[in-house]
Amino acid sequence: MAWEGVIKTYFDYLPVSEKTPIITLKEGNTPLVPADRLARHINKGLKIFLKYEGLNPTGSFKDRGMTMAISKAIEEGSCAVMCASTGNTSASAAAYSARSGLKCFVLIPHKSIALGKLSQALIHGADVLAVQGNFDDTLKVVRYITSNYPVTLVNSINPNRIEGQKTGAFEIVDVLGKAPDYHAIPVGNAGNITAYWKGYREYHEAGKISSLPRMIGFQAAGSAPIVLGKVVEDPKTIATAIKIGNPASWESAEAAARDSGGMIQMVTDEEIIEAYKILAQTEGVFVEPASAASVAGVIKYAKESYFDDSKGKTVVCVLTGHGLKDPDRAIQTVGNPEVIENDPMKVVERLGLKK
Ligand code: AN7
Repeated sequence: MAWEGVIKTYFDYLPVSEKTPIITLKEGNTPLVPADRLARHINKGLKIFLKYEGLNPTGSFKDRGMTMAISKAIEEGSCAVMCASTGNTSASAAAYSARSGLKCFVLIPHKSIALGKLSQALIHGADVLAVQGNFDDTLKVVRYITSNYPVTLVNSINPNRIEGQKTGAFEIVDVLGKAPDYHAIPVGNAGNITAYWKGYREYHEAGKISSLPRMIGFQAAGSAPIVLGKVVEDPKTIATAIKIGNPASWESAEAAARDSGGMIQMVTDEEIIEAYKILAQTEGVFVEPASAASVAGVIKYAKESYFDDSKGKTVVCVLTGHGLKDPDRAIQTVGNPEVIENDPMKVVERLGLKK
């Protein structure tokens, strides 16, 4: 049967009714890819799976939440939506708004979002403004405007976003037939870890699973407010998607880690880039840097003996966004191709081929 998107598939678990106009790009149903080479690299006997969310229609997990947020905005009679974004939320909001006919206002931190994401928001016809400030400043502006003007907020503070995003947990369970033992995930504004934990708990309450995963979230070291226990005024990291110093869902992210017996930790940009390369070069999976934070965290904490008693246990790493979102970072990481003369023998010589 054809996949119908997350709202129709998980209708009974979502705050929707027959009256809800469903705006969908058939998001969800993303592959759970086994990562055996990564597991061998880590060498703790773990079974590792990658939830490849970069394969959603706009290239990130945001589409799960956006199908809900936009459908509900229309149901509630809204004419315009607005978000602050490190890029992926704006790409998704712009696409779903275009599809629904809603006006979309996007505020991004000036010079801080990856090229692919910026191109998406623009080509989908959103009204895009680059604010002279960081993401946290931009979100403040959006909160002010959406509280005072007739514009619907579609950041993850909007509970419909969390509802849609929890379907990622349902899909993992539907494929594995159980909950994983560990669920590794990057943490930025902290909506997604909140959403996955909600999804797992709801499946547990519905009797679909008998155990819950430990939620292990990873921030970038230069923007790790939850780990440090204080707002980071000037966050820094090459993982621009998670360059956030004051996450909106801070408390629910801490609750997810605490209540599941997991943790929220941080990984350096160097560790993120190492994981980014391992995924691309040994698994064939291209993600954006922020997404590699989940894998970087698993590699790092494996070295620190976190998984020593976990032989045979299952780890799911959520890979939140596609690598093509940030092509500049890929080229900067590995360099531009060498230029060579238009001559077959020169190419043969350079490649070191023998007959
Ligand atoms: C690829 O688009 O916040 O912890 O404005 O794009 O739920 O915020 C993006 C976040 C991880 C962090 N990976 O998720 C935005 C935005 C990618 C992301 C996160 C984001 P949250």
